[in-house]
Amino acid sequence: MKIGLLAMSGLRAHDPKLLQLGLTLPGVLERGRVVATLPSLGLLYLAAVTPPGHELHYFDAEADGKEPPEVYDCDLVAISTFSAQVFEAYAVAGRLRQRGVKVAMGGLHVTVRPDEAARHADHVFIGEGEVLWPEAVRAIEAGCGPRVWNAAQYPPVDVRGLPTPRYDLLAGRPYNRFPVQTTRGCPWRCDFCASNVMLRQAYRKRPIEHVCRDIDEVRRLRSWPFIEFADDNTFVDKAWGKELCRALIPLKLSWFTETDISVADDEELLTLMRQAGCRQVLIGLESPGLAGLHGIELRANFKALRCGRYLEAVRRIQAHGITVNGCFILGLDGHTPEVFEDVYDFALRAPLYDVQVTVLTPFPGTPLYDRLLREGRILAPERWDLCTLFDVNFAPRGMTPQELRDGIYWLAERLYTDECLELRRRAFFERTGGRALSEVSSIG
Ligand code: B12
Repeated sequence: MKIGLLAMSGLRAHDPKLLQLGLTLPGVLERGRVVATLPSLGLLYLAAVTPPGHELHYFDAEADGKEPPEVYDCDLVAISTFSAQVFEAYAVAGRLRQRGVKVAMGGLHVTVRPDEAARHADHVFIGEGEVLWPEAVRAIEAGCGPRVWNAAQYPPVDVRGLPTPRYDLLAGRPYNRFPVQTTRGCPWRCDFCASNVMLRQAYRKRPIEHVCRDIDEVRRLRSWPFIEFADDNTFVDKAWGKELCRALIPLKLSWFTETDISVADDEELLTLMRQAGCRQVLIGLESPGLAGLHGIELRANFKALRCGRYLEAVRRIQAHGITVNGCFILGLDGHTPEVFEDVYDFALRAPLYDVQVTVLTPFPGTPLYDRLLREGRILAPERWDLCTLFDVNFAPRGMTPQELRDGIYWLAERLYTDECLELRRRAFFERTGGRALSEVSSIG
């Protein structure tokens, strides 16, 4: 078969004022440009486990949700879904099926709303795809197989046996960053986190030599790639993290990752991370103070327990020449309109090299979504297109939806101006004597 892998790429947001700000403010623009150009690692993994004998093509549907015409030449198209673009993905699926192309859908959204997806696709996949896809391709080729495939009915994915993603399918495309995974999962259970829905298994670390093998493969495309570790929380295991960094040092890379604030506890780890080419860590701080943090991490109240040391932790990480992209979620239950100024103060006091402000987003499948729905606080249930992290679709407890919107505008207008960027970044360079770093931001 000719199999197409279709990523719905680019960023999404609807709020007109934020979009307008995004078009004019340099910080927002810069961040959007950098992150919008990441290929879908999930699809590259599917390609790697596709049984031999099929022709594979990787496609991007850009921010306008339009599929490239070449997808219509395929026999089967695999679409990866996030909630924000799932209606676009359903529309693409409808057009493909009308032209006789079979459609398979998987990914985070479909995993939590399989029945909804089954109305739009020939085959729907729940959970991690690597265990399902080889058998599914054979079944689809033979014209049979169930409509809904569920990874829970298969042995769990053993990350020690993951193949190298098919980066070669990206040859000739203008990507400037490449995703590589070192770990899957996160030990924490934040009630808002949409990644958790995929995690029915423990936190899993890949063999370090496999990570290096994958990077070597990326290097066949770009000699000096910028690597984005597409992990949920890379440095949970500090001893393993140090081993990883030691293996990366000779590769002379630049990379970015997402991890939790506990990296700041280990000076040796931070030194090794910098030596290994870490340019930025993205950390979910979520709130500048205790208000809002209490109870959001359901397992150990991790974030509330850590927040008293946030400022010091950010400074310690940045003192190692690693920039911090501090992420704040606005509209948490403990937040009142004062939170906007508190975030602004924190960002300048730290000062944070990068700062990401998003609104609390009830993603389907999360404990947050279920709780807000029960409490009648979701403004437009099932408007998945509003799951962008920028559009307000719930009634906050300590302010009105409009106050939340206005607060985000207020913050965006201050945090992302040339002057504020310059102020925050100059402080970083002065403290570290660091050289200019480029391409260090990310959303996601
Ligand atoms: C990299 C990334 C991106 C990249 C995506 C690149 C691309 N072209 O697809 C970029 C920067 C573009 C991006 C954008 C956005 N992102 Co983002 N992003 C991530 C991130 C950090 C890693 C994803 C990843 O690579 N995972 C690793 C791979 C291996 O896993 P996977 O993709 O889930 O794939 C596996 C399974 O899902 C399954 N599978 C997936 N697709 C399919 C298809 C088939 C047919 C089958 C069988 C199986 C299958 O098999 C795969 C292998 O096991 C995650 C956080 C996270 N840790 O997941 C957030 C995350 C996915 N992003 C998120 C969001 C909200 C966004 C944005 C809406 C932000 C915005 N306002 O624009 C946009 C929307 C993008 C879009 N176009 O819809 C949310 C999504 C939640 C949700 N339910 O939708 C996440 C979970 C972050 C979060 N915690 O809030 N993002």
